[in-house]
Amino acid sequence: MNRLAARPAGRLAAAALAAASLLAQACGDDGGAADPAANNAVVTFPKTFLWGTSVAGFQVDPGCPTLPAAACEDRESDWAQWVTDPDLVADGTTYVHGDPLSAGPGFWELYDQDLARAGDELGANAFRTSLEWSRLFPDGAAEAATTVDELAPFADEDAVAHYRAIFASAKAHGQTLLVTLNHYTLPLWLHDGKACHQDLAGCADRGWLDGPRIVRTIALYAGFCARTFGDQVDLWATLNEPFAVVLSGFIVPNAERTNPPGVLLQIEAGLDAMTHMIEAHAAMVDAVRDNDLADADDDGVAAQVGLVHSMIALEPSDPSSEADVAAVAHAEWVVNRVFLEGVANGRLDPDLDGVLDPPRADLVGRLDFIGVNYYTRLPIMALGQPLDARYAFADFLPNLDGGSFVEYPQGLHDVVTSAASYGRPVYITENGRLNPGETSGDGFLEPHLEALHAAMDDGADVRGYFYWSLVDNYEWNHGMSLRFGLYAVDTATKARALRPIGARYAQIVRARGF
Ligand code: IFM
Repeated sequence: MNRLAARPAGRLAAAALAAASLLAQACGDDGGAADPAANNAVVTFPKTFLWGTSVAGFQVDPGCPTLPAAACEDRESDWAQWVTDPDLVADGTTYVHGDPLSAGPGFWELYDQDLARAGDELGANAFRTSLEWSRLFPDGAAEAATTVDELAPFADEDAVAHYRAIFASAKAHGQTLLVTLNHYTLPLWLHDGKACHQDLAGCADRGWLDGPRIVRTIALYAGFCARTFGDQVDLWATLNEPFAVVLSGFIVPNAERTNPPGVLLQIEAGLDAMTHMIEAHAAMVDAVRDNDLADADDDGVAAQVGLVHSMIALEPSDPSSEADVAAVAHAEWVVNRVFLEGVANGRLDPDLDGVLDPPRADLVGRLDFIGVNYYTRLPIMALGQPLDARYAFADFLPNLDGGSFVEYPQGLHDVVTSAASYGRPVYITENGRLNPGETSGDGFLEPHLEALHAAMDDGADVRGYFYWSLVDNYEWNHGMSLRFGLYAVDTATKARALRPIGARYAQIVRARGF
């Protein structure tokens, strides 16, 4: 081992010792009792419940301590361009922090240690991660393929082998996989976010705006992934938080979140993107069902395919304002429901007036579960008139004065109840605390899990909870300046340190309640 490699390893060993001591405090000398009754737990979850942690490829892969950047970082995505291009970093309307990708946690290299942390230290039995389309297919020549068979030779063999190793490690450390096929990032050959930021009408590679092109190519990519990793993965999510892509990409990019192309008030483009994402979801589900024929966990089901939706607890900015109260109903439709109507019931509301088109045969029946990401409540302000006269319900704005992460546990009950009304099983695919702190892990997990449990008592079929995130990760336009990890990451050495909230999560996971 070279000297550079030895330094992080030393820090890692020290961090492991610190983690062991925190875990010993959390779990007691026996390393953690698995029997809720023995722990006097009063809020308990089913034995089959998945207790997981969640990450996404773009956010955790880069930053390897010893691997060369070229082997570790994927530079071929629109997001890599968005956060590293000097013009975009300098452009005040992208709100890009400017951290280099090398500041990331380096999961691409450290995955086995991280998955040991998740499975063996925390006791998690599930892990959610994502595949990077641009890592598997960096070359735009892949677009010529018209079938999964034709696409396969274009795949990067090293990337395929590396993903298989990551998935095998998760399994070896006791974790079932839930894999997101598209967590925001698109290959540069399909989306030039810089050109589209500068000239949306004139850019050539328009990502979600090129409907037939992206629906066709993403379906083939999904089919390839299902065929290649289907013997390791049974739980698939097509897209992550599509509405965030629409809102922060085309309508209200802001300091809290931008997504490429980061253009303001392009509502028509945003709604086009939304329709194309619903079509893409359906085509991806078909492709996964056709190509994942291997039952990874011997439960008789080869593939379950869902969508991960960000849901927000909305409230009037001024509860005494009738206009704000009325605007919440519109916001509820636009932010939380309209996308689910598309993927769950195959019905679109292309002009955003609250009236759904009839179900489309090519969209219905393509949803096995709903993944809910929940973080915050959000005050809504009425505008008095639509932002664009053609779209009646676009007549509100979020009041972001309190930021995007206002903890509100009751909201988890409410959004889960809303998601469950679509008649599909629900997984909490993300829930977590911004900047969780190094001294106390109190006040977050128990109230959120209690609210989740209450939703289950009310009838919601909830199958699992994935904490966001396992380790601090590259938080999109914020780089490493916002932290979510159960484990803190030292950006220089890549050493991990268990946070108090991680120790508390381990205790709850091992007791299957509290
Ligand atoms: O980091 C993100 C994740 O990629 C999607 N859901 C919200 C998280 C926190 O902002």
